[in-house]
Amino acid sequence: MPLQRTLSIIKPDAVKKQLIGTILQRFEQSHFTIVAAKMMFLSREQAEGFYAEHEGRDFYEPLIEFMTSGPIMVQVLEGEDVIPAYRELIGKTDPTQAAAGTIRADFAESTRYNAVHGSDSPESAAQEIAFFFTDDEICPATN
Ligand code: RTP
Ligand code: MG
Repeated sequence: MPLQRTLSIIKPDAVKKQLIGTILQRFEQSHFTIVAAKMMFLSREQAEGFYAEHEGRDFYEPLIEFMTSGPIMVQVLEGEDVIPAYRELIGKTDPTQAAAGTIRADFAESTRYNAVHGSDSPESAAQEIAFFFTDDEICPATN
């Protein structure tokens, strides 16, 4: 199994509900190592840049509004096969379709207000990590 890094976001809905600790605990219980983390308030330009792949879709504008509606917490997580393992842990985009026990099944309100984001491929992980973090902000895992 390859050691991977993924970009994780705890979105404004989950931050507002004071779920940061609960969600980070699930990552650690899944043996993902937090190698970088910070609180941020995304500007419109940053949100548009991050979600550029969705420009033109009907949910794009409300998504930008949502992601700039309050602070987020971004992290880099490291672990064996962490990119697919993280997607499995959070569940499907629509929480009504998300498997029981997943983060979205437990904490998402809707397909839009769905608590978390995780990179969906090694290519997007590399791009998304570089979007938020410089190399010297990422601490090598010690375990
Ligand atoms: P994410 O990128 O945030 O990890 O989520 P995802 O891959 O599961 O979903 P994606 O299709 O990439 O959509 C990005 C985010 O846009 C919002 N969305 N709203 N129909 C809607 O109202 C709708 N569809 C998507 C969600 O916040 C979704 O996570
Ligand atoms: Mg996505």
